[in-house]
Amino acid sequence: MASPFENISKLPTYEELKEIISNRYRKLNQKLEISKEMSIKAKEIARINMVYDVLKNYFEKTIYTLPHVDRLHPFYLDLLDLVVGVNEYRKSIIRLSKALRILSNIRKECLNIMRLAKKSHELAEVRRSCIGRLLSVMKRNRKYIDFLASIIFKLKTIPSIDPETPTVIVAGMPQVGKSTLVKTISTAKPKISPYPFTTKNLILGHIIGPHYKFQAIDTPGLLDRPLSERNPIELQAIMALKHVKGVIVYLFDVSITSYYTLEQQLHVLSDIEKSFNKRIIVALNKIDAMDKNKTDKLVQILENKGYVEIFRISALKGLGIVELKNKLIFELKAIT
Ligand SMILES: Nc1nc2c(ncn2[C@@H]2O[C@H](COP(=O)(O)OP(=O)(O)OP(=O)(O)O)[C@@H](O)[C@H]2O)c(=O)[nH]1
Ligand SMILES: [Mg+2]
Repeated sequence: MASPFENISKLPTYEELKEIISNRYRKLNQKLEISKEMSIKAKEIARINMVYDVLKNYFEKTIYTLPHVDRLHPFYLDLLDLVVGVNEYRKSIIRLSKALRILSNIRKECLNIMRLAKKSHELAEVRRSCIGRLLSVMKRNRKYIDFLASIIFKLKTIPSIDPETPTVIVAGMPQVGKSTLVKTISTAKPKISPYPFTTKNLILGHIIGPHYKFQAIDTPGLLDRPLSERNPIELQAIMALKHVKGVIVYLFDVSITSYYTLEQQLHVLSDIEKSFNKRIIVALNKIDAMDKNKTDKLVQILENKGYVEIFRISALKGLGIVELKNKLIFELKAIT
């Protein structure tokens, strides 16, 4: 499934809209000046319609392509709120819909008045005042237009995760091998996209079998540090993952060169256990360069914590991946 924001339409800013209208007005005038068949009245109507159509088309496309807040999945609602603020988003769309109705009424009214006008200076006067009224609706809504124009790019970068497809969420401290694991267990080439409030990219892969289709994502800069060190915005970005159906794989780096100590890695695991109501599967990565003492000690601690099945893998060399993947498929099938 694509992100609900993937196909949203671009809206120009207030200043850009003004520019678009004035350019089109100039071009239209050039055409009308040489046109012999059209009456003066028809030409004035064409001018009003041009301004109306530009605004109507942009406003309509925006209103119809931006997803309705009530229809968003909680995962995307959380991200929307984080990235742009739900209230401002909702309010701006409502304002634009109202503006659209007002524009349509003004146009209708103007065309009626136009019908009664006869002399060319009367026709020009009606056109001037009508276009003035249309433009002033746009001006009154400047704040909302500019807000929506500014968020569209941000919304388009929200990653496409289907929160209802069972997902393997790979967690672990920086450099433990999360991205490598996602690539290893994914079928097709994974998709890389930014995730709000992290500097790193999120890797989304698929695990596709004869009768199932699952997702695998890593959690760049999200589930890799103690949650107590997070600011509220980061926390909200992390907690949005709660709404994604699935299991968590917590990766340990047990290599001799690991950046983080066992204690640090265990601390983050405890945080995740407390904050997520999801099944956690632990895997010890980089066994191709394993520190045996460290590994034995960790296995002991994890067993004491109640983890009966502990996977030993090398995401890089492909060791133990089949066993881990089978376990994941088993668990994900259970939640479909
Ligand atoms: N020896 C060894 N190296 C590995 C293994 N898995 C990953 N690496 C290496 O560890 C480094 C980090 O791997 P990544 O997959 O980028 O780790 P990450 O957890 O996604 O890192 P961040 O995105 O920075 O949090 C890379 O140089 C990998 O090649 C493994 O099984 N064995
Ligand atoms: Mg990574």
